[in-house]
Amino acid sequence: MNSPDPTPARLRIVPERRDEALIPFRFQSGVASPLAIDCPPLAGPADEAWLAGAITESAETAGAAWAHGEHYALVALAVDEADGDIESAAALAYERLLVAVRPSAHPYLLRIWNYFAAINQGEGDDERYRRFCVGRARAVDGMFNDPPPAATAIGTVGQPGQLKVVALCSRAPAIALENPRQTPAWQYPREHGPVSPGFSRGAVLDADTATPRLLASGTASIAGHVSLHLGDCAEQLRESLRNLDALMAQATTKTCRAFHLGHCEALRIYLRHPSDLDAARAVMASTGIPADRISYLRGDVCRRELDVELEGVFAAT
Ligand code: 3EB
Repeated sequence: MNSPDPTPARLRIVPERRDEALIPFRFQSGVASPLAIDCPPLAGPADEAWLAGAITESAETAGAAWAHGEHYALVALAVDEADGDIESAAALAYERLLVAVRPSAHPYLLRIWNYFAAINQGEGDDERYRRFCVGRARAVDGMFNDPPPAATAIGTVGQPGQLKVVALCSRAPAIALENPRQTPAWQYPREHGPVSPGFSRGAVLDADTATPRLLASGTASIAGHVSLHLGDCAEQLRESLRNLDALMAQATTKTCRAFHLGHCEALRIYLRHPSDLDAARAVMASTGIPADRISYLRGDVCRRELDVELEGVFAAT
């Protein structure tokens, strides 16, 4: 017989709209809120509520949202691109983010999502994703890279115009993870851009509680630093799942808690081509991840040669 859980998780994610959420994500394009992700849902839930207990303060405008709870805080920003200058927009967004976060009661950045349109536009070092990385690197402080947050950077639908940055912040640091199958992003060789992207492969939160959570960064079909299975979305997704498995094994080693795909609270699968939806669903059917926790979203991977990326949250067992 199970007794009721005496200590509810500090962080819990449900595939629903919840007014009391710290981060009420909604997958919907064309909405000004920085929490409306401009990646139209292809299948699965269009809402993803991050619950973190009572919210003590919150506010939302068209250009920013923030909320504070006891252990966690949200800061979300939408920054206009002046003349399509994504590098300057990224620098401005990250400057604002650090100004808001560092002097606060929740100074640690654990998880960041970055969304902007036409992410693969431009050639070589002029590609908009690479310019975004340059702007981000220019604005961040030393604490940001020691270790960097788990992150996602995805291209949205529509025309260039706005960068949205959503950050989960905390009172205490998390355990940052790297993936032994993948080169740390901050050590990528020069061929991937003028500055290495600043993110960790994952983060374990609340490792000292009964209810740890593993937050996996945007994970793609990359081994070492090389993109694999070009032109084959299903095989790219299988490779991404192998990376996710390796990340969970790493989390298990580092925390002495077990993490499994089947204990997924929320998964986002970004597809460049909506026509890959059926193939993606067929691959996911054999993973043990509950289908009602998977949102399939239209989104562009920051590497132009890749067609799928996933990210998610997993509870320890
Ligand atoms: C990769 O592994 C894929 O620039 O913040 C994934 C997650 C990726 C985050 C970022 C980029 C970022 O290199 C790209």
